[in-house]
This record gives sequence, structure tokens and C-alpha cells, in this order.
Amino acid sequence: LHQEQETVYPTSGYTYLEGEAPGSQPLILILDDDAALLHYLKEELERCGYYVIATVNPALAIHYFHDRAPDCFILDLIIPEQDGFQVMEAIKEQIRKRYIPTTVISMDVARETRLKAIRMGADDFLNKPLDMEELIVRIERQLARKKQLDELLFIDELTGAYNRKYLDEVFRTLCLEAQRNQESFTMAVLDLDHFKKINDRFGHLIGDRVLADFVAFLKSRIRSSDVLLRYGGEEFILLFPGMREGEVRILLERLGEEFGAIELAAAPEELRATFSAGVIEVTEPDPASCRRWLKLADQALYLAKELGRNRIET
Ligand code: GH3
Ligand code: MG
Ligand code: MG
Ligand code: MG
Repeated sequence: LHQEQETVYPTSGYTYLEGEAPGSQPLILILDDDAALLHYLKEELERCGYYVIATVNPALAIHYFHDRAPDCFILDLIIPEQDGFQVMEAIKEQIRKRYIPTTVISMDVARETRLKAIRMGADDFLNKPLDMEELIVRIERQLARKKQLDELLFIDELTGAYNRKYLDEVFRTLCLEAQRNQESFTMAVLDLDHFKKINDRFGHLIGDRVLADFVAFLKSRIRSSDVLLRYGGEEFILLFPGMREGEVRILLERLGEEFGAIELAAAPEELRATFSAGVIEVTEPDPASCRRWLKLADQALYLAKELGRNRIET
């Protein structure tokens, strides 16, 4: 789906820009004014299975840094028209807030430069000429650490779905992606029906297992680019990039029938559960509008509950 390859050459220099990084592939952003080195770095890192956006243009690097939320950033400090510290200055808040491992590569061997880069938030500093193997090993370690940290921060322990802290971040990413592709995406809020009764009858532990079963069921039925979050107790949010409201409604109606028919293994006696959902298409993907769309989806969910549950409303 996201595999189209594009290479953009802005007037100010080379930018190798790929399509959207598929969900599972780490995205690396590289800034270096040496086009030959840039090309070499890109090839080597792609060979390791990473998705790479590489540019010689500092302004574009800053843009991609904010727009594409890379998993890691490699930048050269000495760039003729804009010194590398200016780029660091422009992104240092984000590096701290979202932990985006940043490696500075530089010809400058001065101790002061190294210290300044690290004080500004660089995680690593490597001198040129680069030892490619060392760079790759260090990037590998950084990405593994970032993944661990993101899991701690953003994954719900009980179900393995994302937690609500992830919502703003992923909503923002999906909005920017939708703007680029000039399409909308669709948000659904799902809530298990009469879940209190399940707890009352079978106890909390089995209730917990129903929640985990529900997540496993949903995950097995959605695309890898769709996002499933546990928003609260027995309430979930699904985000479907590139899908229209009508398509999502049909999908969820099918899943509702399927899930309602499953005899959940969690309980000692027969146990089935159903869910209701409210669906809204995010037709104006504005990163700041998450609560507004969520409220609309919630209203549709409320209607689904009012109309008798085990149903989808838009
Ligand atoms: P409705 O169909 O209107 O959604 O009814 P409901 O009973 O599902 O909704 P209500 O909001 O009244 O109750 C939700 C229940 O979910 C109450 C709470 O005890 C339970 N719950 C919330 N979080 C958890 C959890 O992590 N584990 C378990 N086992 N239960 C939970
Ligand atoms: Mg340079
Ligand atoms: Mg409920
Ligand atoms: Mg609820």
C-alpha cells in the first residue's frame, strides 16, 4: 500500500524521500551536505531494513523531523549555509519530549563541539570519516532502546493495545499523512456491552481476559496500518487510515456479528460478549482537533447504546 517510491530533488539540493514508512519499519532521517556520503549512508541503512529519508537541506530536515516523526535522526554538524547547531536548536524540545535518538556526525574533532552537541540533546557523536559498522551498531542500539521506551509509555499492559497516552501522537501523525495524501481517515469508538454484568457474574479476572480476547480478536481482523487503542476500562478507539466512514461501518458490523458469535474461552461456562461502536470520518484532518472528533464518535456510540447495543452508528 505504502510502497510507492519517490525521489524529490528540491532546488536547494538532494532529498531522497520514500513513501510512508510501513508501521513496523523504523524510520531514519539523515541530514548531511555531502551528497555522496548521504547516498552511501542511505543505502547501507536500507540494507539493514530501515526506512530512510535523506536530505542535504537543513530546512527540509527540520520539516521532516516534525512531519514524519522519525525513530532516529542522524545529522552532520557542519553545513555551509546553516550551522548544525541551528538544526539542533530547532528540534531539541521534540528530542526531549518524544525521545528521538539523535546522532551527530562531524568532521569537527574539537572537544567543545562534542560537548555542546551532547548538551543540546545529542545521544551520540561520531567523527568522520565514519566507521560504518560502528554507526550501524549504535543506531541499532538506539532504536531498540526507543522501542522499549515507547512500549513502556504507550502500550496497555493488560491487552497489549496502545494506551490513551498514544492517542494525541498517533492522531497527529495520521492527520499529517491524510493531508499529504489528500484523503481522510476514520475513527471509531468501541465499547463492550453490559461489561459490568460480565464482571459481576464471572469476576474481574475473567473480565480482564475478555478485554484481552477482544483486543486479540480485533488485532487479527484489522490491517497493520490501523491503530487500536484502549482508551479506558472497556472502551477502545480504532483509527483506519485512508478508509471512509461507510467502509468502516460495514467492517465493524461484520466484526460485531463475528465477535458476538464467539464463545469466549475466558470463562468456565458459556460466555459471549458484544460491543457497540460510534464511527466518524475525520474529513478535516487537523492535528489539534482530536477531542472534537472523539466527541462526535462518542455521540454516535451513545446513540448505538440508546438504540439497544450490539450495533454501529455513524
Ligand atoms: P454499557 O453497555 O452501557 O457500556 O454497560 P457497561 O456495563 O459495559 O458499562 P459501565 O460503564 O456501566 O461499566 C463498565 C464496567 O467496566 C465497570 C468496570 O468495573 C468495568 N471495567 C473497567 N475497567 C476494567 C478492567 O480493566 N477490568 C475489568 N475486569 N473490568 C473493568
Ligand atoms: Mg558536512
Ligand atoms: Mg460498556
Ligand atoms: Mg464504557
